[in-house]
Amino acid sequence: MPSVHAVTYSLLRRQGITTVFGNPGSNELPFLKGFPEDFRYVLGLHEGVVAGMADGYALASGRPAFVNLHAAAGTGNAMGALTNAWYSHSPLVITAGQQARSMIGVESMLANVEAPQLPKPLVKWSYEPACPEDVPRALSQAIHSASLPPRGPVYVSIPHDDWDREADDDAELVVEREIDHAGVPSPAQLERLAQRLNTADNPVLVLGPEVDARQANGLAVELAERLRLPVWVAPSASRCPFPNRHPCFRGVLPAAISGITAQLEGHDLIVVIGAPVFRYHKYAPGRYLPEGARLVHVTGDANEAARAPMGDALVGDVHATLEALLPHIEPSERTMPEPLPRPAPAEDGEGRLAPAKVFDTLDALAPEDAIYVKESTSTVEIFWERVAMREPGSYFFPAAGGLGFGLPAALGVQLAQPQRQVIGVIGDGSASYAITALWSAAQYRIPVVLLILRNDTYGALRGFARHMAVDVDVPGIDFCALARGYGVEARLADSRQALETALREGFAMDLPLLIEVPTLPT
Ligand code: TZD
Ligand code: CA
Repeated sequence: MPSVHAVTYSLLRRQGITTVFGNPGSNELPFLKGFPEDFRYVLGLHEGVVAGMADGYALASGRPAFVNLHAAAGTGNAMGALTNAWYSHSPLVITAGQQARSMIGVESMLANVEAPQLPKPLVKWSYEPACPEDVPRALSQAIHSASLPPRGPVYVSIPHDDWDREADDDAELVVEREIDHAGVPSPAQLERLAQRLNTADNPVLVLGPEVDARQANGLAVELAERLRLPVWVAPSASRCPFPNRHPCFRGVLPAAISGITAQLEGHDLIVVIGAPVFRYHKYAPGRYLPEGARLVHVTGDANEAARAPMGDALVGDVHATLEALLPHIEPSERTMPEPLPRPAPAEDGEGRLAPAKVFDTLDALAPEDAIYVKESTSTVEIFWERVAMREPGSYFFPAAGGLGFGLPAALGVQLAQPQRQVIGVIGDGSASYAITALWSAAQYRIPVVLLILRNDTYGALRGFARHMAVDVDVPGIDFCALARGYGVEARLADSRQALETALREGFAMDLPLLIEVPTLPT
């Protein structure tokens, strides 16, 4: 009879999961014993980094990513990162080592008495198998649950004395399970949606992360062009679901009730596809919809549909819905929206660069299909204005605004997309939450370019600082020295010329490069 350990590795292999992101301790060693040669272990020095790398990997590969954490302390350290994974629907299969079964009740060191409770409510499902024989089935459930819509992180706590135990007679049955999902609207539902779009006077599209996938993205472009619609990106954008230099592109909606209503004024039909309705941030109350406007929400997430405060919804697979909808859409006679005017080139500074200048330089030099992992909170708008994103999967931003995402996620995205250049655009504040990611970048020779925008402050909070009466500047951090300390090459770029040289170097290197750019406040 094979062991729980052997069946589990067969299951992972069969499900195409051969990368383990982890930070181990004694509880995890029996799982890692005899780690198969066709598997890869990616070590992070802090669990926030481990979860962040896995998050980037899952988002950029579209596949579940496997995480192995250490007991309660390791899980706790990962939970900030789980806020983002939860809201970006990342299929993370998180496992944590538990004490030996007989040692839990006495609350030994590293026993987690209520293990499944700990990661809630940031996981879809959380479980500790009631007996060793249930471990492979529980992990199979975890993988399928994470992968089925709406996707999201799941958690399994596994006592370390389970791995050597014999599996059940029928344990292998779970290894081969395949679960498909279908979600095409009925002809009547499609007809209704098409009719609303075909007959509206002035409809508008709002797109979100679910559309940021190769097929769905192409279909959304076709829909916008056929109907000649203005297209907005949903507020608090964590992905880029539409090419931002396309003539239909209008920008990212502000993350506030009154701001959205003001921006969509004049439209009689608002069709939101693949985003929650809506992810607000700033408290600016007002009417949910402009006068006379109706809203239709197309989403794969029944919870998101249910919780919206207004509008009708159609729950189904976004890609399948767009595909089935298009043949019902009549080409519009409206004039095509005018492309947005390009912002004026930014001025050169002295010793410090304007973020706008950094982004213009990046836009001019980066490969056309570059992937940006963006985590600098005061430069969100100017980045969208100045950096072209043409391909699906070109932009990742922490979906819950939990900082510490950028550095590790950039590594995970680069591991999942080795053919495309990943560029982390990260604030000096954000970088410090997950700075030990630099060590993983160096050790695994992950060829990302990491731009650290060093404005010496929590820029986004400065506007609030007078209310807080605390200092939110973060001066005195030498990121080049930190990078070198962790084994990553670094350049200081305090002029446009120096930035260009460093970027060219970074794009040509097959190792990570950190570029510290002193920047002006925005
Ligand atoms: N802690 C965590 C985990 N997430 C957060 N979002 C914050 C604190 C609060 N916070 C923000 O919401 S923005 C910000 C903080 C500390 C400043 C980030 O500074 P930065 O970017 O250098 O990365 P800017 O461009 O200077 O704002
Ligand atoms: Ca900053």
